[in-house]
Amino acid sequence: MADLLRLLLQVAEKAANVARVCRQEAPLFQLLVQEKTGDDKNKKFVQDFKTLADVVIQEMIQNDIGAQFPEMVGFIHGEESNKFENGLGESVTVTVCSTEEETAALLATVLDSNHTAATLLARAIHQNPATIDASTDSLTVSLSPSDLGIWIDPIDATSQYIEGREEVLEEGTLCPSGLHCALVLIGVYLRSTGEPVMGVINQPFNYKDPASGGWKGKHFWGVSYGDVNICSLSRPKDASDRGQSLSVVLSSSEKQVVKDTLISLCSPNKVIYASGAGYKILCVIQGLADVYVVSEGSTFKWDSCAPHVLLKALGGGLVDLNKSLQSNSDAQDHKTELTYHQAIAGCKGANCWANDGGLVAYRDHSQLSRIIRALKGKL
Ligand code: 2IP
Ligand code: CA
Ligand code: CA
Repeated sequence: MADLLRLLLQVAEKAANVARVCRQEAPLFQLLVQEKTGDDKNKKFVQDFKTLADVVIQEMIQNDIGAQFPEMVGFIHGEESNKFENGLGESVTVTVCSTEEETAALLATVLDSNHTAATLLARAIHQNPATIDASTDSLTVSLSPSDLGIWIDPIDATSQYIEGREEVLEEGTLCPSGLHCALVLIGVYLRSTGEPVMGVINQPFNYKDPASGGWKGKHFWGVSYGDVNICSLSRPKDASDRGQSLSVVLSSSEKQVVKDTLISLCSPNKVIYASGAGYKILCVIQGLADVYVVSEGSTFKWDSCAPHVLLKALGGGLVDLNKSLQSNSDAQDHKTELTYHQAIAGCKGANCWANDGGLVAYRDHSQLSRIIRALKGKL
């Protein structure tokens, strides 16, 4: 398992590099931010490029994991499909080739023969970042790669990534929107039970170096299986220990009844709105909020799998909101924790993998119970 964790940290860092390159290299950045206007209206490739960054990153991650762990091929899933139609109506399957030149040639077909952009992107894909030292060598967990599946969200909070607002993060405060909300998420689950067991989160835009103007990232990881519970962050102090009331983070598009209920439970200044499903769970992991509530099926397995593991490792978790509201027991049983191996019957495409009952991410069981009690009968 130490091998797999090291690889995931490495490939998430490579993904973060690709995400940064797309914003830092002018020919790629222009594609990312350019809007369709006038004569460009018929050319879809500008719009395509926004998705291309996600598709390329996911392919690269799948490729690298499959190369080192062939037993996992077929069980490495993600948000994106690699079938792509460019502005000329041609259908292209985006794959990472064995050489940089071949990858560049393939990408050029998607990018309407923009060779400069294709070359820059291919270079980032084929460049290996320095190994990330996570002191993982002593990690012994009795799991084999053939027991495991993977969920990838190559870029979570794409809208924030494309908008690209640069915020200066203050230690210990939740910053609701901006580039720092964009995350690379790689989660590992058990094929047999769907239990999430290993998670890597990379925040490509954590800190902007004033000297070079370049962005630096930050990574977080966790392993939680059996008796092993390890997280790269230590458990933050709970609000009650700090003498503070419960704080909640929500999507600004959350239902009004949920907003109102939680405002009356926590007080208005303790209900904060932020972008990115992954970022909001990361806020709970870091102790910047105590819980994150979603009342609808607007998040997916690839959004929650990786950060779920870090919460579990810290003694918390991530439950299905509807199931928790229906459950009669106040003591949280494990039946309400989200699992990652089963598609929703009768759904199509991405909808099969929605967290359709909504969710609550928490560090502390008693805080989860307070939230569930408050929302009972309201939804
Ligand atoms: C999105 C993204 C959005 C989130 C939505 C996710 O993933 O994280 O920010 O909505 O639930 O599915 P909100 O910010 O309102 O919580 P992606 O960016 O990968 O599509
Ligand atoms: Ca997402
Ligand atoms: Ca995404």
